[in-house]
Amino acid sequence: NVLVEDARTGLDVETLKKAILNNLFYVQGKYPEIATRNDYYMALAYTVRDRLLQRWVASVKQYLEGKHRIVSYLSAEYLLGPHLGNNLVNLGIYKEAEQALHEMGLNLDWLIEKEIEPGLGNGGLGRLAACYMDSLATLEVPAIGYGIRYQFGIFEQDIRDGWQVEDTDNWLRRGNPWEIARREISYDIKLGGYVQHYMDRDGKFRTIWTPDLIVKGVAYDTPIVGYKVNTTNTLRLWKSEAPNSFDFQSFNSGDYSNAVNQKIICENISKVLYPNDETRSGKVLRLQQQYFFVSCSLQDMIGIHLRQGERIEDFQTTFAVQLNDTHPAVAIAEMMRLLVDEYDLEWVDAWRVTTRTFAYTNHTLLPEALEKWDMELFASVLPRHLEIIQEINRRFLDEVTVRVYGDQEKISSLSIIGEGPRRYIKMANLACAGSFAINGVAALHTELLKQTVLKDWYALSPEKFSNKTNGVTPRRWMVLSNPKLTELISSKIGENWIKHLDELKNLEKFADDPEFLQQWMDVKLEMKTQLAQRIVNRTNIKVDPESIFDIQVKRIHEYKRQHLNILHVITLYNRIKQNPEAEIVPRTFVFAGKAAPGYKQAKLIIKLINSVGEIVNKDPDVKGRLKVVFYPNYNVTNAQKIYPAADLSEQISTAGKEASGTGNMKLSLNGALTIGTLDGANVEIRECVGEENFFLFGLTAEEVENTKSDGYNPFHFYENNPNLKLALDQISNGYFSHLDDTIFKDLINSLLYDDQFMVLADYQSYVDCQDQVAEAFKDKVKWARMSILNVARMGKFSSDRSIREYCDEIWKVKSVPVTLNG
Ligand code: 26W
Repeated sequence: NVLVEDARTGLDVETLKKAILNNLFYVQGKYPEIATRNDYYMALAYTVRDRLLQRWVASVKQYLEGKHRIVSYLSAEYLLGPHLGNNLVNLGIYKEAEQALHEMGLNLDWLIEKEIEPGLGNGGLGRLAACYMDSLATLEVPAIGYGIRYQFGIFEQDIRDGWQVEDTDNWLRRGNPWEIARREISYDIKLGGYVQHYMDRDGKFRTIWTPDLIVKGVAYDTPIVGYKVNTTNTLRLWKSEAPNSFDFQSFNSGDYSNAVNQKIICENISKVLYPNDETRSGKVLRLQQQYFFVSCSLQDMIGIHLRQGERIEDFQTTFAVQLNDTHPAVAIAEMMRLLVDEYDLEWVDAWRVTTRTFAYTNHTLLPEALEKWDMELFASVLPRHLEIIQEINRRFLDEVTVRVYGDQEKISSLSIIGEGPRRYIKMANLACAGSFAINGVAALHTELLKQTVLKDWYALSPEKFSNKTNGVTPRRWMVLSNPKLTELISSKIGENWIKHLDELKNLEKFADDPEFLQQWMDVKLEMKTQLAQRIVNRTNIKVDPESIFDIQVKRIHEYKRQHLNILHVITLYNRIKQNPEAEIVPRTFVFAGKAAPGYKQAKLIIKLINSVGEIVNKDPDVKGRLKVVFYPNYNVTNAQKIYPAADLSEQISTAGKEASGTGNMKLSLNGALTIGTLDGANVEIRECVGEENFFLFGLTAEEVENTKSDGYNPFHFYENNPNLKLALDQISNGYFSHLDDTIFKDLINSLLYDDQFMVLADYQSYVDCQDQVAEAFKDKVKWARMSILNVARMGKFSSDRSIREYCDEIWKVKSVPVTLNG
């Protein structure tokens, strides 16, 4: 039995000090006089990891002892953010670690900032997976997250001459103390080749898939500890390697360089994250990645299930498998292959197991983001899976034909295989056909799914559909990132809100308390001052902490309309130029976000923001009243510093385009008021915080569709709105680009003659609404009151609430508290 003061498990300051020095010596091989900052970071990380391991082992043991249904979350992306601070928060030893280091003459923040974050995701979808892992553990639900251990995560962004420049994200360069390589847990994955069918001696049909490549997937496990509970779940990420035995043939025949090439091809599969957000790329390697991690994960789950002494036919009693978008949807075909080809189940029995196992979450309505695979390409990577999908489709369409009474249009819309000049596979249809539950990520999004992209699926099986509005974890997005506000809130209502976010409601009664209002404003100002310091360090732009911090941070995309925001900046600038004495409430516009490297228009928007900033920031007439900042390399680390400093949250997507948004929730939880359209979760945020605390503008989703079908003419808005015309003319004439009238041509043309995302249609409504924002900000106390009420009413948007709904309504899983007994 382990003693409480054990150097590997003790949680008090003295033990932590001892443990850090111990790890400094025995892990890093250093003593204090020669230790570097990274040595100390590693020593502390291993100290924290030891404490995690105790809980991790206890959790695994507990799960294997009883019969519990386990949640299996399949996601191609996990945007975890740095581990150290979060693990200290969840273990409940942040203060103790701070004190221990202080007594050693060290500073915790300084070590926390040393960590390179694992950026294994693009944006919202990957970050959601990370919040959900936190909530699953906090709610003590047995869960495994499966994904890919990319060697290179999302690229690092630098800004040069106003343009985005990408650099590789070598996040593993200093090692990773948060993972354990489990070399013994590995699976062989076949790719390519051909399929043969024959009848065996017993008259049974058999299938042999002869691949032209086999790769090995090795498990790398990261512990995910819940907040102040023992439950520590596993995030299992697969790394691709060459199989142990495989290079012998070429090697023995003397073809050494071919052997090395083959090894490189194998390692390539988990090499790099595709940096696309909401756009398909249809690349062989991406399909290989998807199949690789899905097959490793299913083989792993089947192994766990069978080792429990269970029958393969009962797989769904051990696992509920959630598909995070269609990226892992090939799992449905792979499950059928494993059951039919490897475990000898009859087709109908295999299909019963499969369709009781999977559930599918859709994250986008944008048609260009719906995954489709060219059938020939698909066959070249997964020949057996193509056959299986065709068989699934054949049986499915047989059923459907009767149900829709031969309606050809419905049949072809429901078909998993699309016809045209080239045939293709529709992954969303495969996901729907093979899942027992389908959900959207905000109320409006789910409604639109039912009415548009998944309309025929909804008509076919309405009982499968439900909404699960996204949420965010208050541990990372408040306790860790905004400790001052956390402390202020807890001083009034206790700490229960951290696990039961609804309790923020209790803040409402302090919204008129002058002392509390003052403290609230003090914290916000302090966070703004800190961000101002980071901004000047990173960009050399000096900003005024007293100004409105007007913040739009998210991936750069036309539908998110960063260019609408910049049109407002230009409009304010022109007011000043036309009347230097005009009353302008000082504002700092902060933009941050990455553009997909191949997305021209998005990259041009970044250049535009920087170009406008260059002119506005240094124009003496502006007298520092407007500042435009593009904060480079938006990631979880930077987000944690930005959210607490926000006054105004920009959620200005074209209505009907943002599935949910989650940055909207994080900003609002940190006391920012929202200016936004009725899109995604904005609708629900506004319902909760009250319309009087929300700055609403723009067309509704319905109006957007109607305007389009009536023949939308953006040029009309340009001609009839002098301020809009002036702003657009300035951009195209080169006012912001040293008289270069060519760079922004594509952007302007697309706005004037196409404007898919209704920027011009919403411009005036947006500017008017921003004028109300400025007016409201003049009364600092009133603003602070709105901010408090806003936070008090954000309880719904905890990922704990989302996960509880998934557990109760989709997965049917219960919590399994974990106890520590040595
Ligand atoms: C390369 C293809 C591709 C296509 C779509 C890659 C990644 C995607 C994701 C589905 C994009 C994404 O992150 N969607 C966001 O998901 C969030 C979590 O549900 C939502 O809050 C955002 O509104 C949605 O854009």
